[in-house]
Amino acid sequence: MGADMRMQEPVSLKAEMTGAELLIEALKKENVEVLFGYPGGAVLPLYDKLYDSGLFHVLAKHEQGGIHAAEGYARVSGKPGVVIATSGPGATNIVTGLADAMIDSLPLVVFTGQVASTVIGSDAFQEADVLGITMPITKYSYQVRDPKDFPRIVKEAFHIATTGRPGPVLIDIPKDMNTAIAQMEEDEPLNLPGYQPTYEPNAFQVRKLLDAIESAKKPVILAGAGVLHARANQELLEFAEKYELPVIHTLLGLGGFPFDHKLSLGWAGMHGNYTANMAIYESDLLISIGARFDDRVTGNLNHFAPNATVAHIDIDPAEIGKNVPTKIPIVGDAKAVLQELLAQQGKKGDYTEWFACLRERQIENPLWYEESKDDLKPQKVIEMVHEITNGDAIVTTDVGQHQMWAAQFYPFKKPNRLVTSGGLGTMGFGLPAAIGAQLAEKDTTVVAFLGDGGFQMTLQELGVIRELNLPVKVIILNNKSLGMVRQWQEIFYEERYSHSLIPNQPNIVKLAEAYDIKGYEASTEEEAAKVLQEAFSHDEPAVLNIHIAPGENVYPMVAPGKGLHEMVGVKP
Ligand SMILES: Cc1ncc(C[n+]2csc(CCOP(=O)(O)OP(=O)(O)O)c2C)c(N)n1
Repeated sequence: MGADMRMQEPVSLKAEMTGAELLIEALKKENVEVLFGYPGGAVLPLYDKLYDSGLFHVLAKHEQGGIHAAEGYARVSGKPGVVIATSGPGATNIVTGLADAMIDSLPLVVFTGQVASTVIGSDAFQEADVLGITMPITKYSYQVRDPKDFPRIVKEAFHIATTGRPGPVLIDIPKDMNTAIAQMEEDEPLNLPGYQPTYEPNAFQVRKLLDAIESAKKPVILAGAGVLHARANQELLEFAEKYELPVIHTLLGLGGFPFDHKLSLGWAGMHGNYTANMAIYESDLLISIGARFDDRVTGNLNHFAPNATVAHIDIDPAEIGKNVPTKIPIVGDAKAVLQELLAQQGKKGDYTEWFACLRERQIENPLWYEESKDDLKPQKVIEMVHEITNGDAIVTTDVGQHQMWAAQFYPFKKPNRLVTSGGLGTMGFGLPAAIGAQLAEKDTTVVAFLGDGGFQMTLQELGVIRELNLPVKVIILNNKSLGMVRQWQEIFYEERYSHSLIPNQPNIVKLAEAYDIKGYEASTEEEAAKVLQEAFSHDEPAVLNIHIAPGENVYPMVAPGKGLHEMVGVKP
């Protein structure tokens, strides 16, 4: 990779420093490896100090690209993604990324420029009330009012972003705060009495769950992204094996449990698999770990796990009982809770009949697609990529049909290999997220599965891939339509394809070549095999435009308003 992260210089302390200098020192103290940003008037004093700071800064092509790259970096590395945007339009361009990170609990520390404090409220050039705009989509936000506060604010921001339920923290910096002089002060310990996330669970509630496990006949674990955030996959494995509990994932939780383990049932939800959805529907004990019962997972709540005692383990107490009535609430960090579950004595129940039923469904009703001699099936392409990469790649996706197919047909052995926009469903996410993912793990193969629609929302970030020489393989599953919209129009709107078919496409190979990236094209299985082989044989970036069967739909499916047991398109 061309862009090695430069060694950071030792922190030097002067008695008096400018606000921007204090900020740079604070970032170094947090061991920031990379910043994703875009300059402009209000952040020029900060960029001036960045110039010879030794910090590694990635210049995005659009602020949205920068913040999605930071999300990809955060998802894979577990460290906070750091973003800088200028005031006004720079800041408003990151709003989607903030909302995305908030709903998917990704740790970000985001700096926005602001007009000088003397003109705030005067509709000054490039002024926007960024705190007002972003308050509901940030975990916390600050506006710097005194340059001496920089060290404290940065320290708190990194702490808040990464602890408890992770999320984005925004720091708005009026321009004059960068140049104002402040006295360097003693490093104060963190003092946030109002922010004390609960990590350790209540032992009594844990006991109740162990008792419920002993008496259950049809237990299941629903493992969400909280398991990944807490780096608790090992504990989950031990717990599931100790009590012989089947494990189902949410989309964002994929990789928290090895897909090929005998206790793994795959993922549940709108396009999850039949066995997983029916297991939830029929279960008598549902143990949710770090999942928030999103409607894409639950389907119609009136039919969700109707016979189950629900145990909900979550670090965010606001999640418990929010969507699903909960009998056994356990507030705590997934790792700490699983450790306590493993520490206490417990007995497993007799689940023989339950497993017999689950096994039969796994054999009778697996994920499937109809193979075709004439058409190139997207599922087949994903399986080919899985094989070529030995299932070890980091996969980023955009949003739409290809996202669901990737999650269905690229199973994961390890955590934090899937980088996808789950909660917000943000088109334009996948390509920039791949940049951050590759920077987080420079020796791992990164594949970005995109639709032709989403690719065109942030394709300018190909420029960053080229400049940093990141060997990302961009695979466009091109159905010449906004496929997921087309699918819904086919099924729910009597095939009235209002503004979802895109027969006129840009020449994607030429687009790639314009960025000096090798482009490939394939329309048949043989061609796909050949171009994939070629693209994965070198360490350069590549863009593959794969023409897939345009009418292919994602199945099985829980239609909106239906229960998980009412899936259609299950393998007959
Ligand atoms: C920013 C944004 N705008 C609109 C949507 C609504 N939407 C969801 S999926 C989809 C179609 C995506 O098409 P494409 O990128 O070609 O992927 P495909 O579904 O064909 O795989 C649309 C428009 C969205 N999720 N995000």
